[in-house]
Formats: sequence, C-alpha cells, structure tokens
Amino acid sequence: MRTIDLRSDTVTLPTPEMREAMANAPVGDDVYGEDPTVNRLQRLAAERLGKPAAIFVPSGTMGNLASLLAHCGRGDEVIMGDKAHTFLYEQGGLAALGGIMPHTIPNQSDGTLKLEDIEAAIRGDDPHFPRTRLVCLENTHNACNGAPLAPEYVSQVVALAHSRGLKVHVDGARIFNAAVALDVDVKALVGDVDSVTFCLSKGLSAPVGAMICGDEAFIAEVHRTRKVLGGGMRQAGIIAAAGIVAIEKMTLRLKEDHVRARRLAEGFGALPGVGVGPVHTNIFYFSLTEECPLDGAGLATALKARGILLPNRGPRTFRAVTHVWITDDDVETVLAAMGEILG
Ligand code: TLP
Repeated sequence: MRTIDLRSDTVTLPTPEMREAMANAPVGDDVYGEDPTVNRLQRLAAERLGKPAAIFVPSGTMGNLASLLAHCGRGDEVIMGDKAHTFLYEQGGLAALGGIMPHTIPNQSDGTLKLEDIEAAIRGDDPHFPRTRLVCLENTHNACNGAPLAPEYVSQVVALAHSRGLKVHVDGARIFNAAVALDVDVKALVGDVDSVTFCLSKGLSAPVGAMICGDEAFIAEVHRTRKVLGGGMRQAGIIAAAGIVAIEKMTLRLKEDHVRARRLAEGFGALPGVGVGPVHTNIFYFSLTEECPLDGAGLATALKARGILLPNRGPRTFRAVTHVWITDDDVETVLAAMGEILG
C-alpha cells in the first residue's frame, strides 16, 4: 500500500536530479571556505533573496538561532509572536544558549503582529529593563494557517523597527511558498529586513539545510555563531549540491502544493463534523466538531490503517501539509478515505 504522508513537507525525499548533483559535486573544506559547491549555493541564495551575502547551515533551527546570536547579546530582548516557531518549537534555544529574552506579543490569525503591539513592547532606556534589539517575523506562518506576510506589511514592521534602532529577522522557512502565494518575487518579501533564514529541506525537497541571508558584516558574524553551535561543516558541498537544485528547480512548482491543499480543505469542509481553517499555502488546520463521533486519535488511527499519515495535534485538531510527493490521485484517495470514515 502506498503511504500518503501529510504530516509535513519535511518528509520530502531528494529528487533524482538532486542525487545526481550530490554524487558529482566538487567539494572542499568549507571551514576553510574552500568548498566550491557551498560557495556556489551561498552566492545563489544571496542573489535570489536580493541580499549581499548568505551562509549555509544544517537546519532552520540553527539558522534562526545563529541569526539571533549574531543580532543579540546576553540579556537582550527579541519581540516575537506568541505562535512563532522560534518561540514554541525550537526548545527555547535563544534563552538556553544565548541568554536572549523572548518578549512575546499576540500573533493574529494571519501571522501578523499588530504594529501597536510591537511599539508597546519596545523597552525604554532604563537600567531596570533588558535592551530590545530585534523583531522576529515568520513568513509563511506555520502555526497561523500557513499564512504569507505581504511585502507592504513587512516593510511597515521594518520601518517601525528601524526608526527605533531595532533589527528585523525573518524566519522564512517557507518564504518561497509565501512568494508563490502572493505572486511576488521573493526579494520583495525581504527587501528591507536585516536577515532571513529559509529552508532547503521542506517543500523544496533537499535532504538537509537552510540558508541565512543578510549583509556582509552580519553574515561574517553568523559565520562565528554557526561555528560555536557546531555548524561548521567540511565537505558540505555534497549536501549543498541538492540545495542548488532546490532553489533552481523546486520553487515555482510550490503553487501545485497550494492548489492541492485547497482541494483537500474544501473536501474536508464538506464533510459532517469537520471545521476547516483558512488555506493560504500548503499548510492548513482542521478540527473535529462535537457532532463528530470520532476524536482526533480515532480519525488518525483510521486514516493510518488506510496508509494515510495525518496524526492529530490536539485532542480534536489536525494540521495537514501538502508537498511534492502528494499527487492529485493522492488527494482523491484521502478525500475518499475521509468520506468513508466520517461520511
Ligand atoms: N517545522 C517543522 C517542525 O516543526 C517539525 C514542521 O513540520 O513544520 N521555522 C519554521 C516556520 C518551521 O516550520 C520549522 C520546522 C523550522 C523553523 C525549523 O526548521 P528545522 O526543522 O530545519 O530545524
């Protein structure tokens, strides 16, 4: 039985073209800056995001942490959403390893932070207070319905932050999904931010890796923080080669994932006892209402028995994620299975 895996876009396997590029990649010691494939990937990422420089890191988590460590010192404060991945799902690394304090403000359901909430969270110059250094945004916003943040909104946040002497970092793990959903060049989403992390190993299908982009001085600083986190890699061109294919070949097809997410969500929404949240990109949330005879675990088990991986996240809540390995046929199979179980 074919498995249909809707748990995350992280489950995507490298494409045949990636495997070939990996096998043939020229490599060197990247800690000496001598891996030609890593250097090529870094130039490509910087160019695509419209930033002067970029650096390759093993994961999105390290990308965010290495960036925060480069922006902030111990006791400094970062303003971020209360549903930010960096706040909820990165083990509090900023506090544990950086002594950096998260100052959370409410994420709106579209992933934004209200400008007035940001403004109110910025500390004055007072020895009682930590120093506010940074604002973090997330685009697309994983926990807020996979919503993309529009360029105009990002620019407003940056203008506010910069006017108060703060920097802005974007967790852009799925920034290419945002660009596709909004039909803009990805550069428009990060034009005036100080740093951005994006992932190669989610919807873009590379096996490993994330990129951080920013100006030369910032990336030089991240080169240090990456090393102390154990992220200095040697012949990393082997994995960087897949990242090059990810950026060159896998970004525009993301719109197919968005179409399939929408089709799934519409089908789920038509079933009795299912409430579906908004669909913006490749991630959507749904829940089982009280009238549904099954609870979340019951539905997850019934789906698993049919080869569909879609575990519940709360007692009655789910997140579904589409990606390159989910086909139109898979969508129909999942809809038929849901209909059979709940119909
Ligand atoms: N998200 C993963 C994990 O939470 C398991 C997922 O399945 O969605 N920023 C955002 C917005 C993310 O969604 C993730 C991973 C990360 C950062 C961290 O990236 P990795 O897993 O590469 O460290």
